[in-house]
Amino acid sequence: MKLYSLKMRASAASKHVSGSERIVEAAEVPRSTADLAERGMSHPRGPVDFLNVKIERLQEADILHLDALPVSTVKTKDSREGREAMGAFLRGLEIASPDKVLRVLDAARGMRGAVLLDADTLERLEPDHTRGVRATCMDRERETEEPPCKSKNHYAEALVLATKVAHAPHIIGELCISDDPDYVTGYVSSAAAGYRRITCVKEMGSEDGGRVFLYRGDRAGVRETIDYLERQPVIVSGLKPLNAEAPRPDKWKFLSESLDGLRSQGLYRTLRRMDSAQSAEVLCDGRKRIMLASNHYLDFSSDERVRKAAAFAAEAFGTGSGGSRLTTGNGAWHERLEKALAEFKACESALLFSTGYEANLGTIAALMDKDCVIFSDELNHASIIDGCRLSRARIVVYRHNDMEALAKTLRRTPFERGLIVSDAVFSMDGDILDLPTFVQLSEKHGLLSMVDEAHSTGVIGKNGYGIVEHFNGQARPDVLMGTLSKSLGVEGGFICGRELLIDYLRNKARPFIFSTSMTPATAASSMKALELLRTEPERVLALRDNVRFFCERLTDAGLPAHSETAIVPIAVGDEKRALRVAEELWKRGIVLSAIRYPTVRRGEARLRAALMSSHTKEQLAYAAKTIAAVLKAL
Ligand code: WAQ
Ligand code: MG
Repeated sequence: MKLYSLKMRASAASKHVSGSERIVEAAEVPRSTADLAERGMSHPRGPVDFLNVKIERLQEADILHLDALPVSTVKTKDSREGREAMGAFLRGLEIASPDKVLRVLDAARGMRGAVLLDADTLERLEPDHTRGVRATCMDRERETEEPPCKSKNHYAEALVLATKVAHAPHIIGELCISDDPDYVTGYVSSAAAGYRRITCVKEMGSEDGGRVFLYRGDRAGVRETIDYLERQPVIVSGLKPLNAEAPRPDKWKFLSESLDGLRSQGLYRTLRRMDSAQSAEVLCDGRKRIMLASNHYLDFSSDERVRKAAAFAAEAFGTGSGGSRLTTGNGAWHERLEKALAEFKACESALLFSTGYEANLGTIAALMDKDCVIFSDELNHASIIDGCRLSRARIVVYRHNDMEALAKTLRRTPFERGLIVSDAVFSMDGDILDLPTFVQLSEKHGLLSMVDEAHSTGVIGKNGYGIVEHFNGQARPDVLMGTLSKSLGVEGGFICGRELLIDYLRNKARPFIFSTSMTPATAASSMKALELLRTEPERVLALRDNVRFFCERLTDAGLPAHSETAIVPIAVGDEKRALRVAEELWKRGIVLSAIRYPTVRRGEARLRAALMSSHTKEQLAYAAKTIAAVLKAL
């Protein structure tokens, strides 16, 4: 193997600009020469007048092969701590006056080489005090395939130098501060202590920098030391990349830590399996239980005609839709359902989404952008919140269903374009939006208005048509969002509004564009449920009667309750107590959810009873009595 030493030096106006060196195989000489020249020419210290690359053949037998010093790191937060670390190192070398050595290091600023300092007498031993003594003719073991590196790797170059210097005759240690103003990590090194990086040894931006080689022994040895430093070819092997120094942290740890955190706050969630159709009574964990937590307020999911519609559509059209609506996934069922929904909500047009979450997310994100403002009720559903965030609009949260607060906020907030968005029936408390004022405010300020009818469709309004009917058609928001998964008993979401809006969303709402459309069975069964809602309004009336009855029983049992919707909230407060109560009710055959942060505010945990049109009065009376008893006991 033929090895060559390459040394580059660049200067401008006779002043040193940069220098670098390599030891490479013959075949690598041309490429390395070019690399070094490029490095010299592109130094941040500016244009170069003179550049020299010296190429010298080395004899393999002369080369000293050394293992890189072991590396450790001392973390220091400022230069004062850095100097303390250097002082500690010097005391370890049994140097009488560490402070004086550090002052020599400070004074080395501007030198090209190092101070060769007698560790005990503090006499400077280098022949040229201005230039200093330079360690040269060294490199790390290079892999032939290694890509060229045009910028300086401070760590690797310093470790090679320190390894060579630590093995020099009569040298007991070294101190180094980089002269690069933006490189504040320095080091101390010796054969015994290894290479000890010190993360901060000077202030950012400082031009300070220098090296001190510490000599201990007879003056007669100085010549030998300098010869070794300047001429002995050294190749250093076993350099470890910096990040391999510390063992890598467990990449999964943050998951278990996060879950442990949830557990300790009573916020950890698990799944509960239902073994029958979702109806007033369900089979789970081997026993029948009263279902007081389902969103299927009108119990359409178990209705035979709705199930048959799903079965028929699956038989006739297959199980999947094959693509997004904009590719191959648009079927007759989708178009028919959209038409029926638009008619049901008395709007020009409608658009289906695969879930209610996607309908909110996709619509808000498509309508708003970073130059807009969105006014959002503090208790809005997560899908609304996420849509607002995704839009990157400015979000102004107003007090729950407080139209005065909203009016004030609107007056105070300047905007060019924006949206007010709210649940129609709030999913956790079951209270109803003041739609007329809401719409009036949006009109007054030129904002788009959007209302989420997830929990109002099939529930409020004389015939269960939702919030517009509830307020006798006095007011109508610009964007009506609804779901097929609550009272309609299937799954999916939709948007109703003017054709212009729907046309826009078809082209812009990303969940609509990029999700496979709902299955034929989903669309057909939703269609059937919608038809039944309209032809059998007695379900809506039965639900309303059940809510009234249940609230009366609760009130009788000492828990004053009232609701105009299918949702009856029962306040508990503490998260863990809410969980214990729900757990106890479960044991007594009642399925009911404990609603906790982040769904509601911290410390405002509650039980949320959701009623169905098909609950019997016996079931509801038992449930009310049991809930009151358990709350009293726990
Ligand atoms: N021989 C002797 N002294 C030298 C040499 C050399 N070959 N090269 C530079 N010096 C002296 C000179 O006085 C400089 O001003 C001073 O050392 C600092 O040189 O693990 O970049 O090249 O991340 O600026 C430490 C890396 C980097 C710590 C040190 O030194 C780490 C550095 P610089
Ligand atoms: Mg430098």
